[in-house]
Amino acid sequence: MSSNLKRSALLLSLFLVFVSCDKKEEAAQPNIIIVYMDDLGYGDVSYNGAQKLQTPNMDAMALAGMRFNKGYATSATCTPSRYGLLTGVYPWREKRAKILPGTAPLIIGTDQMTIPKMLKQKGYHTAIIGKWHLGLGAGNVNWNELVSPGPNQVGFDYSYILAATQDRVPTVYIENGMVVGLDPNDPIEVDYSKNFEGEPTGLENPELLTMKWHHGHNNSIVNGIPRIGFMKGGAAAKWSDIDMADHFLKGVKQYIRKQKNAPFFLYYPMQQPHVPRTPHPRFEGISELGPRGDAIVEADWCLGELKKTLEEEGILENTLIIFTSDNGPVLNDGYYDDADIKNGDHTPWGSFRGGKYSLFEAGTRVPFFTYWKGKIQAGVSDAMVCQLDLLSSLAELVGSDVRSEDGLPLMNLLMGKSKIGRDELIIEASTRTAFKKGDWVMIPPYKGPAKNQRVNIELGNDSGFQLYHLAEDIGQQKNLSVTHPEKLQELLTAFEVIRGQEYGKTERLELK
Ligand code: NG6
Ligand code: CA
Repeated sequence: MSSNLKRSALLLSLFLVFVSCDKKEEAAQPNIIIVYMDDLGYGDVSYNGAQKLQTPNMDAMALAGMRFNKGYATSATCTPSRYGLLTGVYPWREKRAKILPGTAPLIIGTDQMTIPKMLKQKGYHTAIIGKWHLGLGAGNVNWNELVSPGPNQVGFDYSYILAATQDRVPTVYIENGMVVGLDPNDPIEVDYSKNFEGEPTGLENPELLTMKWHHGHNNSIVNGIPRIGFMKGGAAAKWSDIDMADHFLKGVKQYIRKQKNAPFFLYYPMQQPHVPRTPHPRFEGISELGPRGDAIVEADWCLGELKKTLEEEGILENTLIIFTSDNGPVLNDGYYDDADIKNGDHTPWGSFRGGKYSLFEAGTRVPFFTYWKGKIQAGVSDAMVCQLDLLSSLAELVGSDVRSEDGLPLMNLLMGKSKIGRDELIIEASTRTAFKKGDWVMIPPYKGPAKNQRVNIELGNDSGFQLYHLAEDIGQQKNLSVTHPEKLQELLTAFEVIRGQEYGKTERLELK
């Protein structure tokens, strides 16, 4: 080999070493944990101004990480938000993405891209421990056999879930498709249309109830709590409501300890403070806001325990945590649990109008922060970001080319390295949609009541267009649609480019 050739070979190999180091540097493989709250409002955390309610663990992580003032769920209810979060696809594109009964089939296609699937492709071990609510099986599920397809078929290596909601049957945990602790001699049957003969219900047997129903929630009784839907059998497998948070947390801790040596993705959707609010007795009375506040304090404690576990295992510095909530807050969501009576001057909705189920701001603007010790500097951002963006953003982080249909790759924003977020976003509430662009929000006309009286929340329905300038009117009190026709037209045109023109025809009120 001539000396020239030798030199070239040396340079080439140096270049290759350089390139491969560079690649390694680019494609980080931290552990990733998404902590997803259920019905936690923007104003329910003390770092966003709550005073009566203290959330020290959420505060500590939010203040040490990147806080997003304009962090959004895609939807003002659970199932569609979870769909948007995991797939990066707007939930209104999937007609079945609405609050699902416990018997609904899986609504994420097994061929669809999801956050865990993308991360699996990059070598991650993936798990969900907590609330699912995206349907299970393909219709007519037999709960006594393997329940499939479910989380394990859309990207999760391990799943330990509650199927739908805490107020819906079946009230059992399901691990990798199998009901936990099921006695084969006491098979489970579930039906949402009719009761099983001889089984007590909330409606007919008020004497058996330890928690009273306010609206809905008067079917099968489990642990003295009347639920939505009818269930028979499975006595040994039924969960204990007051232990639910501890139970999921125990699973989370075990999972982290087991997986700590290789990159993992953990989706930890807690059930608090969704109804029925059943904080463990050791949290009772702490918040002075009744069980809803106590359940939030309990969730805050769980988050603290999660962080402590990562610290103990020496992996806190190698773990990105994303914390947010599936939709805005509601006080009375169907049980007499004093949430409204004891609320006092606490504002779960912050300064925003509306709440859960609402197209107004409080329906979808939720607590949202990222935390990564040593990697994310403390900061606060006014850029708009949506849970829809997490799939593409995490793909960016781990060096994957995957991009979701509707999400944006905003990893630099999430890391606090950029101030640029999204300019436009379609938000959704019970299949009605509205459009945000910059500081403006436009709500098309929708039939239906202005307010849901039972939950005491304004839904955003009006016979005419609504247009609000949030920069000057955070509480959405001044409808500018008549005085700003050009702005209205601008938003409507941009909205229809994404949404099409079908939005006016799908309005309906999902609440029963
Ligand atoms: C509603 C329930 C409500 C809650 C909600 C789902 C009634 C009257 N109301 O239909 O209590 O379960 O569904 O909440 O049944 S979510 O956060 O999972 O979307
Ligand atoms: Ca929810």
